[in-house]
Amino acid sequence: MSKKKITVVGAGNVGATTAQLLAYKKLGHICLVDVVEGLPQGKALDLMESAPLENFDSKVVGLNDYKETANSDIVIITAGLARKPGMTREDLRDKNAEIVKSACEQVIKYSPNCFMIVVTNPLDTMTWVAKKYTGLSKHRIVGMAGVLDSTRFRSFIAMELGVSMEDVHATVLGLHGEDMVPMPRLSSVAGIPITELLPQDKIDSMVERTKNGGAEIVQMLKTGSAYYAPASSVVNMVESIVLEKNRIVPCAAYMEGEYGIHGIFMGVPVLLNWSGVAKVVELELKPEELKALHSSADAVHKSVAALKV
Ligand code: TXD
Repeated sequence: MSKKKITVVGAGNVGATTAQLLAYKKLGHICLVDVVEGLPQGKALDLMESAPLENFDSKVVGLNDYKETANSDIVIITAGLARKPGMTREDLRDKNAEIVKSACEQVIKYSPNCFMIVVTNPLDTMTWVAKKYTGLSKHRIVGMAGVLDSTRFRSFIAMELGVSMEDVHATVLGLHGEDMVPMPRLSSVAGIPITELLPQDKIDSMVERTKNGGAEIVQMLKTGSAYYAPASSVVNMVESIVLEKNRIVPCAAYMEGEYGIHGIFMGVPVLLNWSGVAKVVELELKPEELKALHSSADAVHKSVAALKV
């Protein structure tokens, strides 16, 4: 098993499920941190008690402060409020910015060399807040959204065509919200573009469903938002880093001119490995795709400009 140390901040639905998958996949020792006393300790102990059956030797500890998280290799930020029906991700901005700021100030004191994955919404803005309050370089911090948005798109394509999920690839760029940019042209089944397999109206409706994928689940759950696919998405990224896979995955990376975007985090294909964000991959986009990406970027710029922290 990997001896990496992984801290998950926030022991709620996404954080606890992430910790569970990290342990089951033997990706490292885990610190689970939350402000609620007893919550991370209880979940960590419960997870440890599953170890004899799930056959893992990772240590999982629950904490209310950060001292024991010292020298974490990877830190995952899931702390914050989740959406309820009728709310947009942007409605969470001010409260979650305070939470992410305070968590990051603590994290970085003890793990100045960590690689950070931000999950809290509104994702692209919270990753910007986390960069500001950790001072991490653009290679050491990334936001998780594109993997989730594209796994949603992949699952819709596989269900529609009745083919194995394994054979379906999909790309989604842009921000994590209604202005995201699913890319049917770059989505395929066993290498065949979906534009050759499905009529345009079917593709359009799957694109819309992907954009509203989070809201669809919030509407059903009523008390919170999705967490199984989000946690799997985070762990997929951790695997790419810990196992040094050099995968190219869509994530929110800090832009310094790529695609003509500056100074914000934006969902783009990223080469992810042990060095972190090794590279932003610049695709040749069609004019209408670039326009959609830029309007996504405008929305993130507005959100960042409205921050109070
Ligand atoms: O694609 C994506 N990036 C996302 C993002 C997919 C799913 C969920 N997404 C967002 O993650 C969601 O909108 C929320 O902003 C976060 C966490 O969602 P989750 O569903 O896990 O929310 P919960 O179950 O309410 O858990 C949040 C926990 C809860 O236990 C709080 O006590 C804790 O965060 N919390 C804190 N922990 C540490 N430190 C501080 N300051 C803190 N404040 C709250």
